[in-house]
Amino acid sequence: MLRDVIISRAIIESYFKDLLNNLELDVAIVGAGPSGMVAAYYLAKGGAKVAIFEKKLSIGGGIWGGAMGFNKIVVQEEAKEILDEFGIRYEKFEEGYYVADAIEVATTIASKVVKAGVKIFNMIEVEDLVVKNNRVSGIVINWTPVNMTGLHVDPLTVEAKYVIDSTGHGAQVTQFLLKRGLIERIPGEGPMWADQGERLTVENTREVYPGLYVTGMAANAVSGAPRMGPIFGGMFLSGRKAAQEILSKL
Ligand code: 48H
Ligand code: FE2
Repeated sequence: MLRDVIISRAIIESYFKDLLNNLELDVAIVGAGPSGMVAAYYLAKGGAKVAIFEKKLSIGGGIWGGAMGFNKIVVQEEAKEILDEFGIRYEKFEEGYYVADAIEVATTIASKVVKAGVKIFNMIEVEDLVVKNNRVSGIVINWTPVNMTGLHVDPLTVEAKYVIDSTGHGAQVTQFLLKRGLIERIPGEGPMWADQGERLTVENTREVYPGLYVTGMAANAVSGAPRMGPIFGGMFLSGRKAAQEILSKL
């Protein structure tokens, strides 16, 4: 006979074991979109202890909808090797343009990330940063429903040697530094220009404040570079670049 209470105990013990095990990290990644998940994958493959904190129930960020809900994404020549690394199938549309199924991209990347040893905590919102001696040294987390309902409930803290802001268009994590006057300005992304946007996403992937990296759309928002629409190579290359730079410093 199945005992309901054993089902409860299994979930609670297993979840809190994971949570306790991820309170001290090499890298805390905020946002389970394409750039954050790719960063997590390469960091874990490189031996770093890394977890992702995602405020929504679902991972994948902007992948699922492709463009306008047409669930395909485009990837350019420079990033095709990342699709190969993950084993994601694609069709060549024209020289230099590859098209992949958005659902296959999101599910395959997520599966590889988890199997590489990354714990993804969904439904947890990062609401602030830990900053000590002019260095970001952790994240402040709360249950998403607490913030959605506006309940006055204090958060918990996770310690990390590096934090990555992979929160997409809003650069939510870097905003916390702006609010505190620790950085001067977040100009926000510029209007659509795929070619420049893709190139600059990778260029703008950097440590914006000691201990804090930005990837993907957050990198362009922080540097005022163009958006690029439904082409995702820049997101993947940005995640990989952040991972490589952080691995070289750990
Ligand atoms: C926890 C949070 C918080 C928070 C947000 O938007 P994303 O998909 O991010 P990227 O930069 O990896 O990919 C961008 C891409 O999807 C895209 O939008 C493109 C290419 N646009 C081009 C264009 O022209 O529009 O994912 C960010 C994730 C989401 O899942 C959020 O829910 C999550 O971050 N998030 N998680 N705590 N405070 N804020
Ligand atoms: Fe977008």
